[in-house]
Amino acid sequence: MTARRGKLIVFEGLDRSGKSTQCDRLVAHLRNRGQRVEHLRFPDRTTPIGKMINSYLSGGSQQEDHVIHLLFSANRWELASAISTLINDGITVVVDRYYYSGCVYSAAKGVVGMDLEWCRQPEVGLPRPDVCLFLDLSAEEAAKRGGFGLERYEKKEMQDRVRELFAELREHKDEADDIVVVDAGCSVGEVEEIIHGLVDEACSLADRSGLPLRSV
Ligand code: FDM
Ligand code: MG
Repeated sequence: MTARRGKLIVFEGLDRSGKSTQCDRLVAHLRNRGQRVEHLRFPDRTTPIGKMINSYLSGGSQQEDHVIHLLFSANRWELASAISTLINDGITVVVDRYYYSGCVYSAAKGVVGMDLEWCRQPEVGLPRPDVCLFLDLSAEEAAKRGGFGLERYEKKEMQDRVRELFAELREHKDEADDIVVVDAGCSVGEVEEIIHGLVDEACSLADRSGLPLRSV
């Protein structure tokens, strides 16, 4: 029997939709089952590019809109080959935000010419997720969970536009098969149960197909 490759599982959603909680829980669940799992998040604020992004998000520096968009993308590209290696070595990678956030947050700024399609181009070629779990919550509900933080983008109008664009991206011809919407309004435990089912399904589909990791 040939060894199974790892899977690439992505969590997306608005701020406070429960992504980080659910990521932690899924990682623990899969490890309990004896799987080897790596947990990543984007932006990865620890690299030199990630430090520039962190400074921008926290208001410590300014960046031209195209430039910050490309820095977010470069922050994924600097880890792309490491992700592929992990997956080929049989290690599952669970990621808190990925290029979907990259597309919608930049496009939500409304800069002329920076539409979803433009924003998606630098991401083409990245490792493609086996499944993207979109935790769906309205901006109002998200705000009830403790209000927005102080970082750039953590504002009601921006979050509303981001949610609309996530919906648009889900209709994209190359995305429709990968993104699954999860109602994030239920309890943490209920959402977790739903996620376990969806992840099992996506993983067995990948195993049955026997296909290698694909590219965006
Ligand atoms: N964000 C995140 C982007 O604008 N582009 C990206 O490519 C990524 C990955 O950064 F407002 C935004 C989304 C969010 C902010 O994310 C920081 P976290 O998850 O709150 O750290
Ligand atoms: Mg945040």
